[in-house]
Amino acid sequence: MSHSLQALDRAHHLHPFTDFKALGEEGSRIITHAEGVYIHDSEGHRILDGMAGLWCVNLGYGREELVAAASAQMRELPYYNNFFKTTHPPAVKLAETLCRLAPPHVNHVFFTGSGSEANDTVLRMVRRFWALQGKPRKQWVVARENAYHGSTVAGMSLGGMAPMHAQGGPLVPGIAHVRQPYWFDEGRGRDPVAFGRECAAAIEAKIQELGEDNVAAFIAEPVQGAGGAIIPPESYWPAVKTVLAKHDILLVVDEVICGFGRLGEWFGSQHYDLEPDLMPIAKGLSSGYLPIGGVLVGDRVADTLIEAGGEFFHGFTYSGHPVCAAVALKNLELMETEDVVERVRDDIGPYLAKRWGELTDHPLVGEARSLGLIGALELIDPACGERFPKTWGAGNLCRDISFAAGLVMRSVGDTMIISPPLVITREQVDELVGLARQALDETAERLAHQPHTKEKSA
Ligand code: PXG
Repeated sequence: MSHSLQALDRAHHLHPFTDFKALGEEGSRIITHAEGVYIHDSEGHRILDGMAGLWCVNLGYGREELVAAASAQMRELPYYNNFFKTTHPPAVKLAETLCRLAPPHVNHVFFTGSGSEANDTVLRMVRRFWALQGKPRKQWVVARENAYHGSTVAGMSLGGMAPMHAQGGPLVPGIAHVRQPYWFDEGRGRDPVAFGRECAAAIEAKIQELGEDNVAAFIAEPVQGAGGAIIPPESYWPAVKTVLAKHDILLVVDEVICGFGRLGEWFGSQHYDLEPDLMPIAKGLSSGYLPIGGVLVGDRVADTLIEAGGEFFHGFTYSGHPVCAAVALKNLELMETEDVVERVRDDIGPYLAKRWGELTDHPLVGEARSLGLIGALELIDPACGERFPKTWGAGNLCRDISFAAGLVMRSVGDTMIISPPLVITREQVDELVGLARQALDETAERLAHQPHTKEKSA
């Protein structure tokens, strides 16, 4: 089966974020089924999914309750929209549940089909908000370098991924980027508290450069996900809050990865004690079983949009899709009844922190960090304590070795990241850490025994 499917894949399928030519030569890995925290490929391998798919399968694979919720809703009402003064029970109930779980000042939601659409919605909403406030010049959005906010034109313009910008220009105008609070790569050797404050000060400097009257919002992930599981210094978010309040700039907290328990609270904003005006969500909302996203809207923005009247010309065919909404609702219900979020905060998150932290003693590891169930390892050359030359591809090598050993661990440059299903057990955390250590050992060995590679890129 593998070969014929691989041939068809090569012939017809263009994969996301993929070098089409290289994949065509190599052939893709075919994932056939999954249960709990394990995925299986067509060659018969069982692999621990340390990434929960793409940061989304929070309840793990094979939850029959979610399957049943989808099939029941498909029979009842497979599709209807929320345009033109109509709605349906799953969308209404999901909206109510989300607003109950969100911080108290958040009482509305706008549904989308994905996180990228959520961020497109954010951009349109903040600009409309300020126009309705009589400040139509407040249009600029300040975002961060190395942030990820999606792959649509607005999403990638808000994001700060240099390779995406290089391929995607011209970008959406009116978006400016500031430095990220990435202590390991940009502040190592310095006091993290001072570094965090300095990164917040960069936001204020940008607001002053653009003119406070021209800036609508600041957007950021609580912990940067795709950028490398970057946990900001504790001083960062309090300082950012102060800057935004001082200049009356809306705060948009992108909860697409950090929402729904990943950091041990329902939303990352709650971990950092933030009061966002807008919170884009997706991924863990349905544990990835069906595509659904949205924007949670705080009272300040929602009240303005509602009270002003006039149509908001924005929405998607699948905004609040009934089957996706029914699955998301059941997903949230299961998370509540099984105390998934509390378990991440009080038990499995701290346990992961302890076990993952032990990897610091590995010669290849410059830093092992985690928060809730998101974690990263910074790979360094033991010979000098600095990064390996980029051309060595140490991170990708470690990722491939890890996959072959039975663990999905991602690489972002030479940062190894994990974001396992929230239902992972202590024994499975032990297995994950054991496999990560095995991958590190083998990576170290391979890099040490390739002196020709060293010479080539020295
Ligand atoms: N915001 C954040 C913070 C994300 O992580 C999006 C928005 C966009 O969501 P959609 O549903 O449109 O994909 C994301 C998505 C990776 C990777 O390689 C990360 C994402 C998507 C695909 C790959 O880490 N994050």
